[in-house]
Amino acid sequence: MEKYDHKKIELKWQEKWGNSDIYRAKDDISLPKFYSLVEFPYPSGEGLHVGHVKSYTAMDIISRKKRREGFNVLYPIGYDAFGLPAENYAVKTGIHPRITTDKNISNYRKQLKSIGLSFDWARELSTADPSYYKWTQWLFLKFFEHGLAYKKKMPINWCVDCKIGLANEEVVGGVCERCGGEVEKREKEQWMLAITKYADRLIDDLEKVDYLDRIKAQQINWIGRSKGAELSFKLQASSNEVGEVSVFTTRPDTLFGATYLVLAPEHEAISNLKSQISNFDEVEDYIKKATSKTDIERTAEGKEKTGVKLEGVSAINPGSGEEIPIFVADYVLVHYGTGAIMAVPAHDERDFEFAKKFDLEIRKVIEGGKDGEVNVAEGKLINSGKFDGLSSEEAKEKITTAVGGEEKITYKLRDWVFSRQRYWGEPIPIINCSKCGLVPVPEKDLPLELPELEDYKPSESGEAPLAKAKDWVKTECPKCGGVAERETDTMPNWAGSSWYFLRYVDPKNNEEFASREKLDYWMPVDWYNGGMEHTTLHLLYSRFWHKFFYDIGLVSMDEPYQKRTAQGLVLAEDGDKMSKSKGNVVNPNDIVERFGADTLRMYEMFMGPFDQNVAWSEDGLMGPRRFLEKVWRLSKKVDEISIEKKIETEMHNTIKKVGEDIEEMKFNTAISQMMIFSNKLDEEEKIAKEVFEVFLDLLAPFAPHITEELWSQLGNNDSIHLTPWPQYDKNKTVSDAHLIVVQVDGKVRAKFETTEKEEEIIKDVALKMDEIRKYLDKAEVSRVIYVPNKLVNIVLRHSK
Ligand code: ANZ
Ligand code: ZN
Repeated sequence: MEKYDHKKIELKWQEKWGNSDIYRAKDDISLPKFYSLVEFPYPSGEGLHVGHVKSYTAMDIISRKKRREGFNVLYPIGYDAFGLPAENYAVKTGIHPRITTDKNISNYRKQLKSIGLSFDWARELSTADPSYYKWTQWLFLKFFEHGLAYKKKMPINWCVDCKIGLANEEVVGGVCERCGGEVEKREKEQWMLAITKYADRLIDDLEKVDYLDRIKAQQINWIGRSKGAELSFKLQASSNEVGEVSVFTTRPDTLFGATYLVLAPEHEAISNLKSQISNFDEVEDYIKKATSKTDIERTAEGKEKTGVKLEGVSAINPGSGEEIPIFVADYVLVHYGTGAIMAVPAHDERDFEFAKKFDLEIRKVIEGGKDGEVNVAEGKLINSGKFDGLSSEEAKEKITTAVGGEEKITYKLRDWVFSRQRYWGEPIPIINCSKCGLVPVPEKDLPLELPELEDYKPSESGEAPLAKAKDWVKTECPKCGGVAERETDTMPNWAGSSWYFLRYVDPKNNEEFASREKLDYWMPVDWYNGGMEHTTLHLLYSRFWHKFFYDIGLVSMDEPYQKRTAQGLVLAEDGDKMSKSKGNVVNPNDIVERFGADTLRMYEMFMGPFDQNVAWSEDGLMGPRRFLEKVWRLSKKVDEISIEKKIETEMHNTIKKVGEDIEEMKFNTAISQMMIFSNKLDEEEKIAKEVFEVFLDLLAPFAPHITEELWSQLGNNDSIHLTPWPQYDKNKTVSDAHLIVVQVDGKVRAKFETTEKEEEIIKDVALKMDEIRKYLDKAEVSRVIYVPNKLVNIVLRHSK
């Protein structure tokens, strides 16, 4: 018997598929459509990661199933091709980022094809392509026209070594994420996008979409909407009124417990009060130190509170009328609320720590809680004059009104800093004219292409590299014809990925970013899978862009993605994150070469629940590999016999289970069921052709090459990937299945039904169940006890 030769089979079918159009999405609006999307990769020098393979295989399985259920499926791929690594490499070597990027893209394309993903390659795109970024620039100008792109002086995180501005998330532990170097604050004019205008809709419209709960929760938290009030406190110096300060609080009900006031170091009241503050030198000193820190450092939990009292000035609590001290402290941030707070140490954790350190009065104004501890709960008011006895709920409104305050909603979300002083990005298509101001580059002049440079380094002064292209910078004002200068900042990496899913529907269009007809047909994306790390960046940014496009009539719906799921990470064998520096990276090429793409795909879908982080295991690969070898062997038993009853039942069970599991991304249990079924088939002398074909049908989305080969060996001329998805007969799924109870240390933790009898397989299924794995993460398995057809008890070894 010819043995299973993955290399021969996989190359053969990849070539055949490549020469046909079986995975093409048809622009035929009479067909029911399904748009499945994965996050396109940044084409790095390191090549494709096994984490990409996990996400792409999952959506490939779903896309293949949908195609066979009669949907016209769009499953596209492209490259998020602007980015820093190519630019850093150019700074070092002088090699143009386009050259390295193109080389990396060819490598990615080859790697992606070697995995047998059913992408529609005719729609491939790259964000660094002028025919693509022409439209990124065009869309940017829409933001500009509508006043949502604006320039503003902003303190930015400046990496002293890389000489670039960093986004907040690129500052980790107070240092530059890339080089580990010192980060300081610098004021720079930046392009901003007004995402905060969409804060409410970005939260409220989550109700319209089907995202995992944790994804919704992260977005809601990130936007950070809080309902509260602004209250005004009068300031005093030697018994004279010297102005007022307004605070933002979510707890106006605790006003009578506000025993001091805190200003952010950057708060303007401090310099306004300079002549009244008797210890101004000390205060100024403190401010200098505080403002050099990042927000994250300043507000880190458990960090020792610091601050300085403003001597010579005080504030009046508008509730109690009492005089209270004022401090400057770095735990209050200037960009949140009003940059000033009323401190209520009895009911706020941070204020409590601060009050203890500075020996300030801690006055309880809400009943309950333990003595000497903070009580953050709401409740009945005490020590609050005429408001005593009210509930927090009632008091919030009454107190706010009584002191002339105002209800207010505040957000943590800030407008998006949208410019970078870098080379390898989309030039911002704006011209600066001394007479006309900021003038958009006319549409006919788009794309505004990146000029060639000799040297890609940013300058010491923080000017973008493009400033060096003097001939390019100098231009004519499109409005008045006078001498003018081009903007030299470029867009951030997030620009191209904020709308790429729209371009896929019409990637070759030179007249429009995409035709309205195609957009209306294909959008919204039906299912988008990606990484949790993109939840508050890319996913939020692209929702914002799309909502804006909806508002100005470019698209017909206001949410781009109907459904969003996320995969867990693939960790290295040692349980760490894979990284080049640790030398623990698994290269998918290598696995494809040795075991085959089908084994790699099966393994990544089988290694654990899809949404969990799971460590790579070379041994683990052998399970799926042996399974495929068994499938190969089983095909030789196929004969013209009729179906036996018990096989028929198991077949219908398997159709049901695999179909349902795919829809829920429970790929691991779908595979378990197919393994169980294959064992049933293995017990038989001969296998009915009809049964084996159904088995291949179900396995095909997971292992597209071997199934296509065996399908064709059985005499079929059309691709298995075009056959209708098998249907089960409900009446035939009833079976002699028995219920297995799964216990962990004697406690019932899960149950499942099976017709399987083999002990090892049942134990394996039990150990791989979602409900069981969480216990196994914490302890080692000591023994697995099996009571035939009834029970699996997993006994753990608990360390002390
Ligand atoms: C008094 C108070 C009493 C507060 C109490 C809380 C509990 P969220 O929910 O995150 O919006 N705050 C306001 N502005 C601040 C700033 N710029 N920097 C640091 N902290 C600031 O938090 C709102 C609360 O955070 C506000 O309500 C304020 O403290 C503080 F029992 O006011 B609270
Ligand atoms: Zn002009």
